[in-house]
Amino acid sequence: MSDVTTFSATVSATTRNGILVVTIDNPPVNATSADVRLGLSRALAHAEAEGAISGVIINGAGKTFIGGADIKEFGKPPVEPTLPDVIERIEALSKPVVAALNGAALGGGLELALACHYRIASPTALLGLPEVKLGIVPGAGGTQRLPRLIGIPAAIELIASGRITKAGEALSLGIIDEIAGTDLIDAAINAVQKLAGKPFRRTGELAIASADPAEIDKVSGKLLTKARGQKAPTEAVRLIASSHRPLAEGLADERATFLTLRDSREAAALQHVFFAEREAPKVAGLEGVDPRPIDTIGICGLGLMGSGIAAAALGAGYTVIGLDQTLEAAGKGRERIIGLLERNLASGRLDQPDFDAQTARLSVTATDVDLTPCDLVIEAVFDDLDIKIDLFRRLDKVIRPDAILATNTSYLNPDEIASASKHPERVVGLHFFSPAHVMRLLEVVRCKETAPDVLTTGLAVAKRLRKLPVVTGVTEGFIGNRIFSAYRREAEFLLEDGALPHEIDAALEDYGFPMGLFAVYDMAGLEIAWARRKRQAATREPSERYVEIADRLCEAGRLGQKSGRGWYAYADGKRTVDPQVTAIIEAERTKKGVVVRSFSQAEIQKRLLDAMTAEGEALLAEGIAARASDIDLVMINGYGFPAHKGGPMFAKN
Ligand code: T1G
Repeated sequence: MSDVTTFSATVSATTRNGILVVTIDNPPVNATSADVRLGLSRALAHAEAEGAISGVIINGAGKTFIGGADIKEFGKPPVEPTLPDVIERIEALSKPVVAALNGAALGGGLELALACHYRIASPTALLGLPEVKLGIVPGAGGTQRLPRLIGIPAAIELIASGRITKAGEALSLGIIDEIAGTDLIDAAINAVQKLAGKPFRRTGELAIASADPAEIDKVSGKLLTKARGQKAPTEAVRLIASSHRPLAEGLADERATFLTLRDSREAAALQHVFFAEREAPKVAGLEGVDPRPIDTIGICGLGLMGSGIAAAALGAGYTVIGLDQTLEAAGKGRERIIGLLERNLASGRLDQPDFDAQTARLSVTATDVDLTPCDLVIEAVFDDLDIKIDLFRRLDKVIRPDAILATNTSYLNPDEIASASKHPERVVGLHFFSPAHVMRLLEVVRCKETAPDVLTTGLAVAKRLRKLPVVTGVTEGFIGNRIFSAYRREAEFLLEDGALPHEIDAALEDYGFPMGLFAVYDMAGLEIAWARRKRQAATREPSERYVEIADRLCEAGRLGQKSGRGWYAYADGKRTVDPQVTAIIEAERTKKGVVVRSFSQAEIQKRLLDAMTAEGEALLAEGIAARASDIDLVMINGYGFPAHKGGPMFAKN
């Protein structure tokens, strides 16, 4: 066994066939922190000086090649050598350097690989320059070297979207040169041996293929529209589109742009979200509480929500038993679920063998006792308390005592539903957002009696479903809908005070929401909120301000887009301002004797943001939400709050 040379605490190497095999071991993701950069620098100097060394291989320990620059070092004074220094030394080395991508090569990790003279990846490697998702641009050559390998349009698409690509696509694009068929390091050794002693390609020296400006505009136009005013994607496009400049000039512009953006509010917001997502599943006091093993999931109610949950569960490898009221309804549910899987197949997200395996793991029934094998049963039946209580009573009779019951209720009290079970400690809320097979957010509701390992099981299932779990306590609407109700109420106050629906929607879109509140309201339909308001009317606090405009619209049959009219008119499906709505609003103002005034977009944004954060503070004070950043995640992932603003609680600071 060849001896190991240690270059730093996180970088060591062995020598095989005269080749220096350098391994970065910096858990958890081999980020290029200062010690990694120092170790790599020393390893390169050693390889250059040592005559017996014919070439270098760089790879990562564990499942990640390099997960990027160390985000935790941002904002700290730079420590030499910087990542661009190390990357420059790699590219300039007189001996071949091969990147052996054993796993995710992201951000600075891919930038380092791009400066190597050959890139070979394991079939499961992931590659990407996701910096724009952190509010920055690649800062170590990505915008200059990637277009030299794959052309300007493809580089713009990858970098301005920040998407992650797989080894297969990376090979066809030209990002990597080979996918290892057998042992990655053996293949990398072969690659070095083929390059040693011969001239080899330095990415930085490659000419840029000329690109049709129309194609550049087409690729960047779509991405920049989606970016909704974020700076990083725009700057990334500018840097890539001008990468035909001499390399040194482009690198200098890129680095200066990166440093400016790194200290921006937008970057702070997106980095806040990055770390918030990793903090959310951690629940104080539950460290070391193991989740129960879950393999078979029962889903009661195979309508829109239930079938979405079933598709997500099948995609995560679970066996699914669907239950509905009749065999006919169960059959229809099965068709709905298969239809969702077929969409994944058609889009290429799923290949045929996986599609077959997933459908083979699905069964449906109208008989409760068929749920007996389930480790977890999720109810997604009509949001009516009596129906849910009756179902939980029935399920109690057929599932094992250690099986978990989950309710998907949006507005009912899960404690009341849990009380229907003889074992309320096994009940947890799993509040999915529609469409359940698409939306990442999952509110995990900690009921009064929920056992600790039932809660950790809910979090583990959420992770396996590739959802973003946020733990919430029991309150009407949990975190998201309670804040949504608060700022919808404030928006209706604004209507009564003088603003119009389209002005409020424009202010929200200007702030970065993909769609305004009233447009969303029309899409979802007004009747559910109307029914809830009528239920609450008898107990409403008379002194509490109540705006009746939405009631007037519903009474006039204006129930939203589906009914052709709501807050807007939808003649031939196009949303337009409707003078009838303005007249209804003006009549309500007159009835209330309101002194009408106009509102600027900034005033509208402030009033709505203040309403969100006031409700967020209340949720924290009541212990419903564990942290302000959890509230930010819910509003970003469930209600369209722009991530580059960090969420309402972050934006307020
Ligand atoms: N820096 C510091 N910490 C990081 C990190 C990073 N780049 N990436 C992850 N972590 C932490 C994370 O906070 C968590 O910490 C733990 O590692 C596990 O993360 C110059 C400047 C690599 C695909 O944007 O996408 O390079 O909670 O739960 O699911 O141009 O982490 O355990 O305390 O996500 O296995 C660009 C970010 C950086 C990729 C692994 N790179 N990371 O996923 O683990 S900027 C990225 C990821 C840059 C250059 C610029 C994922 C992963 P804790 P995890 P995972």
